[in-house]
Amino acid sequence: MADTRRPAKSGTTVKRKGESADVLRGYYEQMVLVREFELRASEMYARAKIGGYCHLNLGEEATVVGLMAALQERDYLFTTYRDHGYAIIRGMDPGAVMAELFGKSTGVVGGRGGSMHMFDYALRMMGGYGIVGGQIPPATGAAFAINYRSEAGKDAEAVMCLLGDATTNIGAFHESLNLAGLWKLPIVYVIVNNRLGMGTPVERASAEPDLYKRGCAYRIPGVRVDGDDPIAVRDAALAALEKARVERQPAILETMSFRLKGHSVVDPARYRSTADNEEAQENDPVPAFRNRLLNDGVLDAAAAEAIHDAVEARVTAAVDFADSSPDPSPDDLFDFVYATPVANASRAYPGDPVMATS
Ligand SMILES: Cc1ncc(C[n+]2csc(CCOP(=O)(O)OP(=O)(O)O)c2C)c(N)n1
Ligand SMILES: [Mg+2]
Repeated sequence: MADTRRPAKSGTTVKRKGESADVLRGYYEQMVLVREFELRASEMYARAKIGGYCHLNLGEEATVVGLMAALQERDYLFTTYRDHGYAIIRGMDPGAVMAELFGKSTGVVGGRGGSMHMFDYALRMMGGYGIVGGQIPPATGAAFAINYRSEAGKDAEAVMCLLGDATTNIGAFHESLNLAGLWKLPIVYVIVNNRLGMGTPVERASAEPDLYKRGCAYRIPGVRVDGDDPIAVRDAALAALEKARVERQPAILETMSFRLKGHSVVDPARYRSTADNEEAQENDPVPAFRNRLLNDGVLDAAAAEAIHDAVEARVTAAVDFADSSPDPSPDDLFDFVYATPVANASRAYPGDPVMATS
């Protein structure tokens, strides 16, 4: 029988030995930051400040925060196009991420990438990939490079590669897992299971809907964890990363969460039933974690409100920064496109304003 449902919920309390109240409040603040940033991004898209594709992490906040808490600075992160939250919690300035969404020159990649291509090598945030599964081969290659250059051990580097549930059906996933299993690469493939690939439920797309089992052909073990619980996600990711570093054992980690809105900001998700939407809202990880902290006395209502207000001010500052930043110059249009510098074309096609530099 397919065990396609979520793992047991984590209960109403977070209290456990050794868990610091400051750390827990910090996780909550990060979750609120992702939530507020994404809501504002959606609003800015509706106001035509943002163009192109725009996929949000709404419903995925606990997964984002738990995964980023487990990742060390020395590790490499490869993500999908649903990357804003990961970029910010990995350490990118929210203003520079918002400016990237706005296509401004102050964006993390100078406004060249937009929503799907957040990248910062200094943070070992290796992108932001728009092609489904496009991140999996280069992430596997990065793990091969680590294996090739350095010894295994507790302080070794590792790779975390995120992918969506539907992406487990693309060829690159299987080709990459085969090599990772064969060559014992230090990589954790995190399947962020939001139960939908665009409008298609996992059960209608995958012959094995228990996605954590999909590495078995390559002897890659998998675990499934409640993606609405940042601590459960963090602990599962820590365990998988440790094995990757020390034993060069690749792993699958499947995080179960709900996509709270459409596939992208322009998708009204009319294919979802009322019951499905209600179930998603009932499992919203942000209020759930807040309530657990309130129950435990780690947070009180005033502190929760103060966190919310401070985050909102930060996001407003990010929007103001993006809005007041300059557009990129057409003179630099070809920078980074070719291996050798190429000046912008001196000739314009008739009526082409971008190419007309003189
Ligand atoms: C190779 C390729 N095929 C199709 C698409 C269009 N596409 C974008 S996202 C997506 C669904 C992916 O779903 P999933 O892996 O579950 O990730 P999620 O969007 O739910 O995070 C598809 C088919 C694409 N970008 N690239
Ligand atoms: Mg999905």
